[in-house]
Amino acid sequence: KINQIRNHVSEKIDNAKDVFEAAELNQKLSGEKIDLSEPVRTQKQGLIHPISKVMQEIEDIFSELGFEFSTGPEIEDDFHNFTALNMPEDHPARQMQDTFYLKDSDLLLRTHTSNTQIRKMLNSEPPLKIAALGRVFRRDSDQTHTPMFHQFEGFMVDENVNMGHLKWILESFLEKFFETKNLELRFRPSFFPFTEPSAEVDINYAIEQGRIKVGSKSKDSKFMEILGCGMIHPNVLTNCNIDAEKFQGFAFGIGVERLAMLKYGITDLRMFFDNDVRFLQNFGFEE
Ligand code: 2NM
Repeated sequence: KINQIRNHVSEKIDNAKDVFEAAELNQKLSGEKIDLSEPVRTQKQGLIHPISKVMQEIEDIFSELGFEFSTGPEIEDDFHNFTALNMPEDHPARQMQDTFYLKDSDLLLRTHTSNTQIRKMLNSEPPLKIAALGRVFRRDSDQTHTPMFHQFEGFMVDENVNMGHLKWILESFLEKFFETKNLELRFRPSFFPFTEPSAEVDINYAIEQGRIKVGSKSKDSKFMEILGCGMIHPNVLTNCNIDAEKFQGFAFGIGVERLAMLKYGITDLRMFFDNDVRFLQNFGFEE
């Protein structure tokens, strides 16, 4: 009799336990429903290197100014890197200490992006408004030089092109890039084999609160060289089968690392290439 009663009570307890367990599971499941309308949690992604960022900014500004972007090979021949650019055989820039030559061949690592312009001029007809951005290589390695760096060059060829156009394009670009209307540009006479006349351009800057400020008009402001430019030498046009009696062009070249250092306050050129993750976290961009 007692056993019968015990079995009866045990059965009741087991049933009640099942009911409670099922209720607990249902409650848990209803709390774990997937809500498809929830916003996605963003994952920590890599950041954009300041050199890439500056190249994007350059592309944006110069596309708006009506320039087409073009590329050329990083491994180049002597003609497209030197000869066509009015650099005779005995020009100092061609000497071994500046250029990486490939063994037993006519090939070298381009020392500037001008090979792009030469190829473009050879393959198409003026009017031309072309920009080139890319890696260049020189046998130079110290605090202020790295054997690979990035260059940005632009040129325009048409009838009646003059240095006034060049000045306006450079001013428009630098004002947009440095986000200031306080720039003062100083054009100093200079020399490049591929331009005549040639100029170097200085911009005003000052150190304000320990940080470089481009476009400063404070009483301590100074001038610093930022780029080279000029009117394309008639020999260069002729080398590219362009009638130098009918057409003129301007051209300019700027170091991308230099632009990035000035805009973002990076003090050591070599930091760009160390790939130290702490540098990338400090100076990287989300987009
Ligand atoms: C510079 C300075 C001056 C330049 C010239 C040319 C070409 F191919 F059109 F002749 N491209 N880039 C040039 C002119 C580059 O860099 C400091």
